[in-house]
Amino acid sequence: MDQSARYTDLSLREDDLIAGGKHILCAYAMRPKSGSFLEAAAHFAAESSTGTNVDVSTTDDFTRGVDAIVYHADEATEEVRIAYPLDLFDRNMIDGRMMMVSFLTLTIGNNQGMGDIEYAKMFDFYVPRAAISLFDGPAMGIADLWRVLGRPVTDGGYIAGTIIKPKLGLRPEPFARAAYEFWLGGDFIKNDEPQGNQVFAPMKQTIPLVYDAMKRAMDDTGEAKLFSANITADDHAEMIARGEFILETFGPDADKVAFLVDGYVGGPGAVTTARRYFARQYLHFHRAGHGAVTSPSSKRGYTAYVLAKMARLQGASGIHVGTMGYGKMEGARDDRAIAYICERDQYQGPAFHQEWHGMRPTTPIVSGGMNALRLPGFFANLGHANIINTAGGGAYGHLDGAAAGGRSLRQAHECWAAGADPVEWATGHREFARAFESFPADADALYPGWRQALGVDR
Ligand code: RUB
Ligand code: MG
Repeated sequence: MDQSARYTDLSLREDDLIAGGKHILCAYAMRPKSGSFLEAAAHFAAESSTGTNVDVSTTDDFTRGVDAIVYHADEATEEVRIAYPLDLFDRNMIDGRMMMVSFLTLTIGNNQGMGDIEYAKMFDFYVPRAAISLFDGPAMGIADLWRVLGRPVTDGGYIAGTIIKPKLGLRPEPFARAAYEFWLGGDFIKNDEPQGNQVFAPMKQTIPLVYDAMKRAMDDTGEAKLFSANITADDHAEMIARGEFILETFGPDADKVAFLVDGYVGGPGAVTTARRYFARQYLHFHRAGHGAVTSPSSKRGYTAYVLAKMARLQGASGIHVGTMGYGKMEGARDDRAIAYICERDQYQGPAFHQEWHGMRPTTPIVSGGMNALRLPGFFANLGHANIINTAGGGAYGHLDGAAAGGRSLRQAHECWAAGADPVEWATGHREFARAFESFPADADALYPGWRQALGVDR
């Protein structure tokens, strides 16, 4: 059935929809399987809002007033833009706020499995001011971490971090030892995302040892240290039990604890549990699994840019933004946009200009195959270093151990900040220099001639 008369209106102007402030706008890359482009787009909008594949007798005039409307459809570029009236979206009973599950259910829900749609992938969305004020947004941010670290609360700079490696298989004592060693040279440690309460490393044994390691490292270095603890679980009650146990254990140093939530596999419910129940903790959104939908090779789902934008609305203090082609995970230089939409007050995305109206920023967390050698190029591409970077292999793979690995990361940042040539910088910075020998394949690729300059003949 052709529903384009009801669900499309190409005379609607985007500027007017934005000025009106009563719609969420979504942009998709879409291809129909059958039927005309406009017909398919109309069916897509119907299925994403008030309709189905046939007319139903229960529809009334009010219903038609909350239809999602296709206002832009360009078959040549496969682009469809849809305006969703705000009233379509479910609101909490408890406080009238908006919820991410409802946004997803409508805009990227049933429409992902429609028989007449070959594919549709959301690549941007626009949120009006009214909806910005109805999402939780972040309660804590990188400024809170800078404060704990004793740094300026604006432009407090690079936070050198790691991920405890190996990913799994460390018992409590070796785990805490690994943490202690890195903290001697760096600032921030996160659980790797599969680490939780395994039988060989129960949280009740591991967490007190990690706190003990943190205290010793703080005594030894005279610096504050940070730990991001994974509290992800299926059960809301389990997440709260983990969080409470961790906060109780860290006691007076609970301000040095972030909570890591695997926000793609755990979903918005898990993120919001942490955001609302532990509103005083930095909320670290890890996104394991996101590549299944966000990868450029996937024609469905949504992009990593959309994921990051959703994370800020949900209240993530920080989210992984990839490594922009400098690390081991999929990515490209212009993935900078993923960081910018999170951290800036306003940003022109691939389809929409978004104003955040004072919603707190979400820190870009840069992780996945990073090490000291890859950082100078990364910072140059991003244009700043106000990020958290976690380098697992890049710290624990350093030939002189994790403390040296941590120092090598800090030295890499200093090298970029000084505008220095990395190979020259290495001649005066031992841990950075040893990163060249630790990661020789990277060194060869990034800095040909380094062996001669550093007197390394292996
Ligand atoms: C990286 C790691 C992370 C990645 C995931 O380990 O464990 O889970 O950050 O990727 P290593 P992304 O530093 O040893 O490579 O951050 O892109 O979501
Ligand atoms: Mg990991």
